[in-house]
Amino acid sequence: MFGKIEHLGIAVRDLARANETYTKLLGRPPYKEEAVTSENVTTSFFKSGENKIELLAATSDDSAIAKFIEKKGEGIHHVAFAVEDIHAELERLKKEGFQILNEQPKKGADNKLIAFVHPKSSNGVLVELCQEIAE
Ligand code: CMX
Repeated sequence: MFGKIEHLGIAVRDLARANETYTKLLGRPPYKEEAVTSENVTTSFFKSGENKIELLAATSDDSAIAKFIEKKGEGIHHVAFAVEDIHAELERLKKEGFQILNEQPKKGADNKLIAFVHPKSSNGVLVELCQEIAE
């Protein structure tokens, strides 16, 4: 089952400068910075109440974030939903006709298993599924 919105992902050109901006905006610094080498990104995470914002910057030109910024500029890149059973949800979405971007979920930032639905399947929004990895 889909649960809460786990976080919003925002594509930025320069993570350090965006961290300064979002620290001023939200009134607190990021609680975590993490490189995700498999995705060629560096990330930082902010809390706003119970909600999370992830800033993502590309670490290489072939990163999804670099391509996104080149086409669309900086801005909201994805909406991530918490799921309890990512494999079951991917099967369900496939049967519903969504284009899934990962045959198998992979390890993403913030100790999560992640997988994506192509934005063309979901009205122009890149959807991420996130399952907490048990400690
Ligand atoms: N939101 C909305 N639309 C997007 C998009 C996004 N994030 N990224 C690309 N698009 C649009 C493009 O603008 C383009 O639209 P037009 O055809 O109208 O020009 C279309 O999708 C392109 O699709 P494509 O040719 O299939 O592929 P791209 O090479 O542009 O890659 C995508 C797009 C979504 C398949 C790729 O970015 C991907 O696999 N994303 C999942 C992984 C990812 O985003 N990783 C980074 C975050 C990791 C993390 O959260 O830790």
